[in-house]
Amino acid sequence: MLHKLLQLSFILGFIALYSCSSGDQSIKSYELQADWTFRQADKEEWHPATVPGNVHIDLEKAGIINDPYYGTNEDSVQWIEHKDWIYSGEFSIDKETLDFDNIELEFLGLDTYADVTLNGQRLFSSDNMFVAFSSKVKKYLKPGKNHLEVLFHSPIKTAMPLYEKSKYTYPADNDRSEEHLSVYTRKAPYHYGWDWGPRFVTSGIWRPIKINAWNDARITDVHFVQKSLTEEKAELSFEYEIEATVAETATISLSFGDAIKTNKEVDLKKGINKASINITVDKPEYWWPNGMGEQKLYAATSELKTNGQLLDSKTQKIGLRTIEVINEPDSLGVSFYFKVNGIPTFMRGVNYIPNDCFLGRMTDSIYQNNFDDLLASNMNMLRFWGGGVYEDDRFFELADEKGILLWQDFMFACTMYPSDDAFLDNVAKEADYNIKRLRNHPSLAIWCGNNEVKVGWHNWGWQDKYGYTEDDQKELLEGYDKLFNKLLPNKLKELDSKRFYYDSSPISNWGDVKDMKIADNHYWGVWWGKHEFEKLNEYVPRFMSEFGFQSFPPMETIKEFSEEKDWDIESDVMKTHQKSSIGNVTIKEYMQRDYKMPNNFEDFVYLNQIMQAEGMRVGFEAQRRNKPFCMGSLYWQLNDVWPVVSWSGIDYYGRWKAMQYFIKKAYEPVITSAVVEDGNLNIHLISDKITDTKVSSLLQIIKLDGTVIWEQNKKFTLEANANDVILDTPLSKLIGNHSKNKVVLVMNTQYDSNQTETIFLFSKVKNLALQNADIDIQVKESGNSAEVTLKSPVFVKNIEIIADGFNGKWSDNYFDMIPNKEYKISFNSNAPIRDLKSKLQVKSVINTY
Ligand code: BMA
Repeated sequence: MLHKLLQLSFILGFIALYSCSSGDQSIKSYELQADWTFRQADKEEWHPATVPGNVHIDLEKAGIINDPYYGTNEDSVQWIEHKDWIYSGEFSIDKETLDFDNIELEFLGLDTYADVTLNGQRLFSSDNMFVAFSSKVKKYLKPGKNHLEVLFHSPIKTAMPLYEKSKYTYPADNDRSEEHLSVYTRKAPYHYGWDWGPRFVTSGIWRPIKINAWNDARITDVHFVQKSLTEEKAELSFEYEIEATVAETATISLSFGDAIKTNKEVDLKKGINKASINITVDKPEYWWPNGMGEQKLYAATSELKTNGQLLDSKTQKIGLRTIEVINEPDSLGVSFYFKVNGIPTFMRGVNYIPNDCFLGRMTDSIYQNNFDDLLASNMNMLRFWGGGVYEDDRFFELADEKGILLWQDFMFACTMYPSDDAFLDNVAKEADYNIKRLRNHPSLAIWCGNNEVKVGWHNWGWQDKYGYTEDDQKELLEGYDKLFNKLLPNKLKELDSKRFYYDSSPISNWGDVKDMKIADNHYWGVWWGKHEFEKLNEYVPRFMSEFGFQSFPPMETIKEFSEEKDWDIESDVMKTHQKSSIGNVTIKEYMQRDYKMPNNFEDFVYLNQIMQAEGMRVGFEAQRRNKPFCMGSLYWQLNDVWPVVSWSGIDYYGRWKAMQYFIKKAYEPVITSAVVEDGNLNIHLISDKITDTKVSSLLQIIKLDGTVIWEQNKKFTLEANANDVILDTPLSKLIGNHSKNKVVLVMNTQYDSNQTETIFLFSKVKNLALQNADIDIQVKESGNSAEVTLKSPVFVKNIEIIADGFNGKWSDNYFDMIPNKEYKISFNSNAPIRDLKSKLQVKSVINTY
């Protein structure tokens, strides 16, 4: 008995002691706030610093450099990449946190080669911008002030010995230095320069630092696996990774949506533990991409408890859907399309590059703006191109909420890469970290190994340009194989086996129209190949994962980085902000083909934007007219990293170029699109909707004064996912002996509550018999918005309306106006609008003559 009592008291004592040591708090996790300063490692003077941030931003704030985006300043800040930088942070830590048994500092992003010390104790060295590094620091922390120091080694100096040891130079043509060091460092490739980006090889603590404090055990990962999904039920599994510092019995409780709550007991041992919970959801609600249905997200909360005490809790938003990529030989060639919840889905989307050269300044509102733009442009897919970064968690959350499917390249682009063990180990860590971080998002649709490495190797002449011997070539190809055909797919097999992976986008090259039958393509015949825009009607691939054309940004943006004296496409400033090797020459060449050359810079900028918009529209519509042969249209590129001439639709400051307004229309769920083929006018009605739609279309051919010379009214039900030819008639029959430069086709289509107007020309713009227009403009102001009504007695080509000095957005712009029709557009600002009419600047093509 005594023995039993002793045993009991020992157990009670143990429990008391134990619960005392474990405390009564669950995990605490928060962003570290510190007072940061920085200095150049070989100088004494400290300056205030911002974390998250980058050394370029801090140098600018300290007045040591001028705004790197202004004028030709890029040149004068190149010294920064050769220096080492020290960041020093002072912080206090509260008693509550210090009382935890385990305290970790987690660095979500260090760019790139950093040595980190805390109170003089070395924690770790980092060598990959794309992974988080963490360190257990309880033993080094103290009450009162603590001191964190991060020494960044120059990425150039660090990689140089690797370059010097290498037998050859890697073909990273976008890396704007002779040595092409970017390939050795796991850092955003575009930092080294790109054909739309400056070279700022920056350093810094680019993502937040977190403090994680916990007792006994914590959940380090929850992997959500959708085992099966039907309308009746979803079978799901939650796979846990739990880190324990004490061996004990714990309970994991999972609640899923409102209806499911379940528990599981687990015997934790010290170290990493695995456990899983399976659940079945009856009559699950599906998650759909934008335009196909709701984005149903179930909240899944996992709690870890011991003795009824909560140790850790994680909530995730789970979307249930199936996504298949159908990439297989078929009667037409090799398919490449996405089936979402069983429905073949045409992807209307875009390629995305990071929002800035200095990613430390990303904010939630910048990401929100990205998504506002994507939704306003009727998109359902975004491709993270491989020369940037793996985006922030917030970006993925927004994609889940808004229904934007994501195409994730691994961060490799346009060059071969090293494949030694150290490099591959580093990439393996990067893959582990990012696959685990991103795999639970319903929006994540596809993984791709790299951008254009394979197509580059086979078509861009690297072998000759870099003088690779046969042995070099063999070695480089074996390296490719190790990285993209083994390491990455094996990691995915282990960590995210259900998602589609392929090694390199595109699968086929653009040189030969026959190759368009083979899977995805980056068609660069327009731009790089100088093909006419009309070739976009011919070069239609099974999936267009890139195509594009450059334009200057709007004048308001040009004014942000230049003075009036620089407004010449040959000026140093403009050339600094044009990074394509064939940039301005190509823009001019295309302009000469389709437009009368303007004689001032502002008109050049305007016409360049119109040209980009009209030219790309040919492609958007051709790709949609060829559904289901072609099942996706992702143009190059959504955004910019700085103010620059580029292929983007939206510039660095978020301003829409003319093209973005055209995209919005070309990506509507239902469009009317015309083309003249072999003398026949073909008009298609295309629907990406998953339900049938009542449509009424008024087709008219009018003279430029508005006289109707032919018309047809069509009313019918357009089936779901249809592509119907509603007219196929010799053009000569319709226009008789009217000359092609004096008439236009106007297609007014009504579906649901939408009304669209699409205008199609039968001649080049430069041949169109445009007349000067006396445009009537009425403005109604109300608070922060205004309604502008425009009317012209004659046909107007591409009206541009600028609200000089106002910050706001137009509902439409750069559209054509048919005679005597009222066009109502709205302008929304974040401040009250007064006296807008006197500030309106209006221009159309005729004004550039
Ligand atoms: C594509 C991209 C980028 C590049 C663009 C324009 O192929 O993948 O590498 O910026 O072309 O040249």
